[in-house]
This record gives sequence, C-alpha cells and structure tokens, in this order.
Amino acid sequence: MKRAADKGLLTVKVHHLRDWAVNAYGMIDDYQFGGGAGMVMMCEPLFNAIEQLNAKYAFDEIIYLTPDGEVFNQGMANSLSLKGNLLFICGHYKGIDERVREHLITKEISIGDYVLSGGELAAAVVIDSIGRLIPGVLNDETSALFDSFQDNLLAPPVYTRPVQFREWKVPEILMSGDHKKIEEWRFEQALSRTKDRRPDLLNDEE
Ligand code: 6GU
Repeated sequence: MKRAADKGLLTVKVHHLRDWAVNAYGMIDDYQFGGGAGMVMMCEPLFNAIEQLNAKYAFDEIIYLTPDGEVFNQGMANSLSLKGNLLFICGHYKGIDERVREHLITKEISIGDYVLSGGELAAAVVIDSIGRLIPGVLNDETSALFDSFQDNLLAPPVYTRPVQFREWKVPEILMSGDHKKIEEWRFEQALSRTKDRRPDLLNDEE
C-alpha cells in the first residue's frame, strides 16, 4: 500500500461516522427493535455520511464489510482493482440498519468464516489485496502474476541459496537452466499442492 501511495496510484482516506452523529453526544447507534442484546448503527448518520461523500467522490462501489457477505477471493480483488473510488463501510456491534444495506450498499464482503469485532481489519485486508493489483504498483520482483490463487492454483515451492542446507538439497531441475522443464515442474507442484491442500479450488470456476 505504501508503494501504491508513494506512486500516487492509491489514496486511502478515513472518515469518522461520529462526524455525522445525530446529537451532540455523538450518537450513531441505538437499541434494536424487537429486543435483544447489542446496538445497531442508525440509518441517519450512515445515509448522511454516505450521500455526502458520494456527492464528492462518485463511488463505483459502496461496500459493507460483514460476516454474512460474499466471501472475498482473488477474483473479487482483481475486479475491484480495476475500479475507481470505493467506499468501505465498517460496521460495529450488531451491524447496521437493514435499510442502509437495501438502499445504499452495492456490495457486501466477508473476509472469511469467523467474526471480527468490527469491519476495519476486514477493510484493511481487502484494500491491501486490491492495492497491490493496481497497474503500476508491483514491479517484476513483486509481480502478482504468479501469486497463489491467480489461476486458482496454490503457488509452487520456492528455494534460494545455498544449494545444500544441512542435508537438504534444492530440487535439481531448478538449477538445470531448462526454462520449459522448470515451468512444467512448477505447474505439477502447484497442481499436486492444490489437490492435496485445497481440492475445493479445483472444482470451482471463479
Ligand atoms: Cl467483513 N466483518 C466482521 N465484523 N467480521 C468478519 C468479517 C467482516 N469477515 C469475517 N468476519
């Protein structure tokens, strides 16, 4: 993200919902109708904040980070990296009033099947993964082309010097200089690693 920001390719701005609070106490949440523990983030601050920011930034997506959203993956990172301005809504407590989700939110994302106390870390995860995909952010050395998941395969094993560490040697093929054979080996390794660890990746077309 620093690389992207330094190159002027990515800017992250943080907005505080309390700036749109409904009263002088900074109120942005309230008890839920129907009863039950936990507060709900109110419509009014969220509508005012989102509409005001949208008038300025014309967001391509208004994204709500929530454990019941679509589970984030590399395909979603790829498509989001091609968009312009994005707004991430980070909920707390029991979440946000359903009317905000129905009428303002354009995409709902979860980063996995576990619960965080707020959406901020999820937003940071999503922004990091999108940021590194923005054209011009990565150089050859950090290229995303060969990442795990880029082609629904896990990445193959990698080695660096020395050729032998204790009794463990680097696979001979990698020192052969035969680039075609090396690519074949890497593909086989990626495939067997994926079959072994993440067979689910081989069956879903995303
Ligand atoms: Cl996006 N938000 C929260 N609060 N918890 C989560 C999540 C998001 N994704 C997984 N757990």
